[in-house]
Amino acid sequence: MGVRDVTDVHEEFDGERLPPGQRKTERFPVLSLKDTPDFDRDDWEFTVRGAVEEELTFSWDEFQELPTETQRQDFHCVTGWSRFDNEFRGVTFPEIAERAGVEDDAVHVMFGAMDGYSTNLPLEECMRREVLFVLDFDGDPLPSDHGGPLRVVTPHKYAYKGAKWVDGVTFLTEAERGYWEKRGYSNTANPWNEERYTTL
Ligand SMILES: Nc1nc2c(c(=O)[nH]1)N[C@H]1C(S)=C(S)[C@@H](COP(=O)(O)O)O[C@H]1N2
Ligand SMILES: [Mo]
Repeated sequence: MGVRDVTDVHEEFDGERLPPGQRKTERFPVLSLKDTPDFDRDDWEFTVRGAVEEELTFSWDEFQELPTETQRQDFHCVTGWSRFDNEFRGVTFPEIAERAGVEDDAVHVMFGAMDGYSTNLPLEECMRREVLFVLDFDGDPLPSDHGGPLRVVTPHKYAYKGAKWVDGVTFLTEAERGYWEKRGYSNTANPWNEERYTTL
C-alpha cells in the first residue's frame, strides 16, 4: 500500500509549505492539558452521535476492522512549531461519516476525548480525507503521549483542532466551541492566515 502525500495542502490556502510565523522542528513536542489517559482495550469505545441516520459505537477490535490509509502530512502547532513529513495511518473522517449517514441539517462537528478535551470544526472542513483518525505514526502504534491509541490530525488547521485520545464525534446542527475555542484560541485556526487567537 502506498503513502498518500498531502503535504501540498498549503497550496489550497495560497501559502508556503511553512506557514507564516512558524519554525520547522525535527522534534515532536508533547502538548497536553492533563496527564495522558490510561487506555484499556477492553473498555475503549468510540461513538458517533448527533445528526446522523445511525448512531454508531465501535469497540477497539471493531475499529481495527475499518479501512485505513497512510498519508504523509505536515503538523502545525499554534505555539509556533511545524513538523514536516509525518506518516500517519488512520481512518478518514469521510469514511466514518459515511457509515453513520450524516443528516442534511448537520453543519458542524464536535470531537470528544478521554481527557475531557474537545474541539470543533465546520462539517465541510472535516469532510476531507486528510482529517484522519490516526492509529499509527511512522509505522508504529501512535505513542500515548501523542494521543494513542487514537487521535485526529488536521493538517489544514493548527494542531489543537486534532483531538488526542479521541473517543467520539458528534454531528451538530449548530456551531459550538470546544475547549480552546472557548478560551481564546481561534475558532477557524487557518495557519496560512495566522488565525491563532480570537481577538475579543
Ligand atoms: N485530548 C487532547 N487533545 C489535544 C490536546 C489535549 O490537551 N488533549 N492538546 C491539543 C494541542 S493544543 C496541540 S498543539 C496538539 C499537540 O499534539 P502533540 O502533543 O502530539 O504534539 O494536540 C491537541 N489535541
Ligand atoms: Mo497547541
